[in-house]
Amino acid sequence: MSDCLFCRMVSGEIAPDVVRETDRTLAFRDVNPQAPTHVLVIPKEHHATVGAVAAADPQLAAELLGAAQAVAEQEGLGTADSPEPGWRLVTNSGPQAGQSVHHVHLHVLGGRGMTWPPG
Ligand code: DGP
Repeated sequence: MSDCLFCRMVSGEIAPDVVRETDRTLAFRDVNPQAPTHVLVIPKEHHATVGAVAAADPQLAAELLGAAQAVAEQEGLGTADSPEPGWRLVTNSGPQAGQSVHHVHLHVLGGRGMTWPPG
């Protein structure tokens, strides 16, 4: 989709600060970080929300989760077996959640203490 910001990153038209890439996923640093580590993980294929990608391509949804874990490990936030110091995974769907980019993205957040619920 030529009018989608994250599709333009996938195509190379816009160059994000990439931290990890696979055949079907891309992870890059958020332009407005909310924590010392704030990385967005996206599928290269356009899907609007996490529910949409899970319905259309469950394997890709699983790859997104695996990519998020790999980013967390790469950033020193914890392994699958030992999530220390720990990290948070967030995805926003729709207006009340504050989704501003309508290409599904997982926020990988870490590097500081976090309370729940977030503000
Ligand atoms: P959300 O509110 O869940 O839709 O999050 C969208 C995120 O995208 C937000 O944390 C800021 C980030 N973002 C918006 N524009 C850009 C950009 O041009 N580059 C990067 N790296 N991140 C962006």
